Amino acid sequence: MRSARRIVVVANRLPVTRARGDRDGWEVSPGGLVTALHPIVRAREGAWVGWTGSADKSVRPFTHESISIRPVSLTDAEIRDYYHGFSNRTLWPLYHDAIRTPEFSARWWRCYHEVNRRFARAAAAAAREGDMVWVQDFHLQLVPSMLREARPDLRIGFFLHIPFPPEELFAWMPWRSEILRGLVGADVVGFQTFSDAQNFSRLARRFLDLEGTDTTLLVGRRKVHVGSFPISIDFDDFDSVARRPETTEAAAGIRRATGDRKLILCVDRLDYTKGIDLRLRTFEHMLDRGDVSASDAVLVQIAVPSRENVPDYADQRVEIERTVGRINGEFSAPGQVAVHYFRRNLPREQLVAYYRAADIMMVTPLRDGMNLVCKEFCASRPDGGGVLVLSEFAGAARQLRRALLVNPRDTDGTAAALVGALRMPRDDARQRMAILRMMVRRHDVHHWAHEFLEKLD
Ligand code: ADQ
Repeated sequence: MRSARRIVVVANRLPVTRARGDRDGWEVSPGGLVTALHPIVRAREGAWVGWTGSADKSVRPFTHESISIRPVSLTDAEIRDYYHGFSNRTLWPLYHDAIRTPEFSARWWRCYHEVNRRFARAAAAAAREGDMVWVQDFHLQLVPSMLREARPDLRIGFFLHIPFPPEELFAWMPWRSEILRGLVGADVVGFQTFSDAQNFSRLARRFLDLEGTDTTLLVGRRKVHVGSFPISIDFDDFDSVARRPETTEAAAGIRRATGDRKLILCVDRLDYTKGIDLRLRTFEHMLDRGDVSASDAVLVQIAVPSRENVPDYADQRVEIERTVGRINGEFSAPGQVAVHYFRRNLPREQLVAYYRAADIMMVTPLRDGMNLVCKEFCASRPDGGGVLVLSEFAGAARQLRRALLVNPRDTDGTAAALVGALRMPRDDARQRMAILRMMVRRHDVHHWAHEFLEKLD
């Protein structure tokens, strides 16, 4: 990067959480975004504006590992309306192909607006003259314009981690122009894929009457750059954990414990966009038809609990658990359970051991901005083994062309791909994995942050 402007990150959540067992201590939270941005913000002694994750109002600004931490507080009503309401029940389903019906509530919208205003004020207070401010994700789409109004001296970037919907869906939004106007307040508006970026530019031109192209919009005399910046993972980190002897041993332990059968692995946040229930039903169909049997294959589903107070998530969980029960009731044999289901968060070392142990990784979301699990899997296979079956509807499918790409709603097609993966000759599988790993290594999360910030600078 040419200059070393100071960076202020504005995100729904802070990069630190309360350290366990220590009321006054804070520790860096796990997760991709924090891993990517924390070192950059720290190196430039920047700031991070975000919510603490609770309704506790007593948290004052503090410095943690050279980063100025600027907490934004939310009341219980705001957590309900801005976060669980507008963010998770309006924007999330609408931006994911309306897989569940989005709910439009004027009260939630007013609250979203107010909370965005509070984040913008906190960002304006945290930024010094000429800083770069990088606003993250769908929770804060109004912040770029609000911040520009207060601080025209700043360079403002925005990155959306989830898909940006096409016109037919986005047009449902009663406050569509307000949201677009919020976003074009940024100098750079970044998306996961080119088609997300294209959807956005077209909508901004249509509903805001702007001039421009797919990659540049003119807002008065100001140019807004619109582009795709596919997010990624810390490749070296996963690769090195995967190479540890303890990991290899743990992976062998997992294989023994699952009966040395072909291991099909699935790892997701428990979210209806991830296609978990449909994937289980595809496996059930395969067992039923005799494509596979529990004596030679096992499916391991690891799902981390998520947004449990949103009704659609609770329903999804019930549906998944019912399906797992039905499959096991029908197809398991003593010592040969057909589906192992773990609803929990695993420490990263254990997750990597599962990635190492798998013969096949199935990542089949119905819609996903990028999907990091498939990239983590590739990075965790320094042995060159493993086959990736990946949904066409994950942003990652645009990059990981050597995976077996499937349409998860096409049961027969997905089943055929899975059979193909189970029978794939070793050399073919290794060749594919080598290319996938090269792709993820070259385009890691540091590359992502660097590309975006260079554009913004
Ligand atoms: P998410 O929807 O959360 O992210 P994803 O990209 O798959 O989806 O990331 C999930 C993360 O959770 C991965 O890092 C994975 O390792 C971890 N995880 C999942 N299950 C786990 C478990 N049981 N135990 C421990 N860890 C687990 C949103 C968008 C994505 C986009 C990212 C980043 O929806 O499309 O890729 O942001 O921009």
